[in-house]
Amino acid sequence: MSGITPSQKTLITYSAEIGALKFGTFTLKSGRQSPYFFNNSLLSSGPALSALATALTDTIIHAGWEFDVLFGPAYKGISLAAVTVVELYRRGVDVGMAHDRKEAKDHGEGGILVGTSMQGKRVVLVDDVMTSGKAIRGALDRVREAGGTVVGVVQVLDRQEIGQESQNSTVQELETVLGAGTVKAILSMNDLMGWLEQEGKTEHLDAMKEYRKQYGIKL
Ligand code: OMP
Repeated sequence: MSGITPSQKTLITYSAEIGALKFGTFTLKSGRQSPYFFNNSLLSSGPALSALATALTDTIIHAGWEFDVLFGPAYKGISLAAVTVVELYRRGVDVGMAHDRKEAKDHGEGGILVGTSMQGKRVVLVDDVMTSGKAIRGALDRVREAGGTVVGVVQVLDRQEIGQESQNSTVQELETVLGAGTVKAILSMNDLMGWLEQEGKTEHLDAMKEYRKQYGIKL
């Protein structure tokens, strides 16, 4: 379980230090009661965003997706898409960036979408955390409505939970729709548990194991 890489360890340790990764009792958007919560928006410093951009870009390049636009759903996906598109460009991958708004704008340029057009384009979606997949499904709809085709999804954290439509994992449910190998993350619940194990934080580890029995995927 403790096979985390040095960069994953640095990211998890930093997240715990600044309170982006918390242990306790949290009610999630899906209504699930979780013993931990990952608040990606607190990873907002230059070094933290740079580390996220590097890891997200590594994942995208390793996945080998051919695409035209990186889409970050509002709000948390927006900064992730912006920093990642810059890092991709530094590595020779020139793609556009787009995001949506939570509220449609009825003046100026108007509409719900900002940035590069997704009409007829291959799109990779980037977001913060995946639990039941509801947020990601909403973002997939946005891309489709804009005429784009999603060829990959990359997240900061895959909580490795069951989806909202079956006892299969959220990743499996999404890959049934999008194709095999289309959903990736830079951190997983398993990585967080590996870190807890390394750090000897057994009290939190026990709570995580209990939670995984109820909502986690079978590993
Ligand atoms: P699902 O829509 O159930 O996949 O939940 C994902 C969303 O929940 C994310 O986009 C976050 O806004 C939020 N979330 C976190 O930010 N961190 C967590 O650890 C858990 C959640 C969550 O509510 O499930």
